[in-house]
Amino acid sequence: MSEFVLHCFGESGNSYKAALMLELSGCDWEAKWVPFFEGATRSPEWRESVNEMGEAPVLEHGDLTLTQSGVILDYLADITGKFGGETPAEKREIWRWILFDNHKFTSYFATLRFLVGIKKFPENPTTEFLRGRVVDAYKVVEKHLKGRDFLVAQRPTIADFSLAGYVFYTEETGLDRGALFPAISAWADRIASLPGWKAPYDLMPTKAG
Ligand SMILES: N[C@@H](CCC(=O)N[C@@H](CS)C(=O)NCC(=O)O)C(=O)O
Repeated sequence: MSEFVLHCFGESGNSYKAALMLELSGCDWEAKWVPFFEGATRSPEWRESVNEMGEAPVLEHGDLTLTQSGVILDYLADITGKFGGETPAEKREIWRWILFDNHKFTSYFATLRFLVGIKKFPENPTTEFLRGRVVDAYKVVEKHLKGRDFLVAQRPTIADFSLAGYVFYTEETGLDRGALFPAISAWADRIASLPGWKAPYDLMPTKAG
């Protein structure tokens, strides 16, 4: 068995944040597929034995089981010595962006993508509302990234991997990111150019394999 086991599934951008960190840090890791669309994370057994919060990702490392991608990223940065903050101020700044990501940048986009891009729901007041919230959150990140290569430092950190969780998925969400958010698109390209980078479906399994 590998040193790290990541419970994940290919469609999960939250899982991708951890998978990308494991891969770019050169960790010995393996993916354990979570049958999310079959309802696995809602079953009492899964919640009892894997994650009481009913979410992927989950990281196993020896006797330790961790959930919440931000905590997983922070843990991996600590034990690998890679992609973390080098000063207390940088560490705080990393957490500031991870919290913004979890509350707004990822969560509104992931919900919009789930409804429109995966479930193919027709437009309705909820999708319109979510798209508005996505645009607001993306504007914040777009402004911050203008004139910078990465979010926190002159190098990539786990803050970048957190916000990058969903930017490589290509399902249609009714947002032309390239046109609306060129700084975010350029930043995504920089992340995709990092040595060892892989796209979500090349790192994590789906039902199809
Ligand atoms: N804040 C959590 C979010 C995790 C999350 O929402 N994961 C999704 C899959 S991408 C999930 O398992 N959702 C199940 C649900 O909301 O019921 C993290 O960053 O790990």
